[in-house]
Amino acid sequence: MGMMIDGKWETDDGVWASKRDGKFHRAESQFRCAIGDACHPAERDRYHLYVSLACPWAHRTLIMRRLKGLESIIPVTVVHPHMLDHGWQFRPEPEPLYGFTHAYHLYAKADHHYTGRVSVPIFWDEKAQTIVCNESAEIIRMFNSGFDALTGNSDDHYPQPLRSEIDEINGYVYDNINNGVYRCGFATLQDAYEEAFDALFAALDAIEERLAGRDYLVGEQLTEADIRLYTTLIRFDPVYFGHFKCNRNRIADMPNLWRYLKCLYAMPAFRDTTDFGHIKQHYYYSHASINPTRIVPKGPNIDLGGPLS
Ligand SMILES: N[C@@H](CCC(=O)N[C@@H](CS)C(=O)NCC(=O)O)C(=O)O
Repeated sequence: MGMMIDGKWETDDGVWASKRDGKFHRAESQFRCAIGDACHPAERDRYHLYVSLACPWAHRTLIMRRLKGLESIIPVTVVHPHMLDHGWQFRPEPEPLYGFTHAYHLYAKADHHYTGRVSVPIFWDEKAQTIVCNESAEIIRMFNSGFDALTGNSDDHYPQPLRSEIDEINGYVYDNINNGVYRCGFATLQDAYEEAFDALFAALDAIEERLAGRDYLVGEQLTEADIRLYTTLIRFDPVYFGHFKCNRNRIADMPNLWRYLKCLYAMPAFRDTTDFGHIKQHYYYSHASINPTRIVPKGPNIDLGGPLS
């Protein structure tokens, strides 16, 4: 994972993020505008989304884009799964707007003085030639309602009456599960790893209990809370269990979570945006500090009730 520091590239966020206390610290996203702001009106033929199919944060945006029928309004470019010394790359083809070969070129175009992390997703405004936003939690809210007038799709995955409950569960799931798996995987001290591991599995136990007899995390409908949990759960057994040492048990061993995961995977917006090839290639090949041989495991065989892509 790349970051420009003093003109030098630092890679693999675990290595440098963990120097201080052995714990993984995630940096804040720095482009935080929104659709509907004076400078970024909802329009056709104007916006572009850059994602990695491996990345759980970018995956949120792909699911919401699909659920909201935004495919024809917001084209997508996918980075190569291997994130190496110069960060995310557009390979074998450069990206279509400027012919750039690396994601850092987009950040540099948006801000010549940018020194932060070069992360995906990147929601790009072609007209303003800048990044609207690089924070997935905010991009999915824009997709949820920002383009409704153009698509006619008013499905609401962040409905007003459920917002406080969604926000609450999002915070808990983010700290302990979405980011929790990274805190396990990138810990560099035993205590930091064990603390993250215990918090992760306590949270999975709590969600397992919460899902008893229900199909969704909040209310009786699909909300962004489900999208945000899904992208971690679907990566858990093939990657986080082994690569990030989140190995008390698999999701397949937790009946309610497993049923829930399979139900979500059965929906095209989830299944068709899930690419196990990119997911496994990215994590095992890119994190040299965790897997220096870069061997990508062949297994495990996972039966989610549908074809694995
Ligand atoms: N808070 C951001 C996090 C995005 C993020 O960390 N993406 C990872 C890929 S999974 C990335 O691009 N990392 C590169 C880096 O941080 O150098 C979001 O949710 O959009």
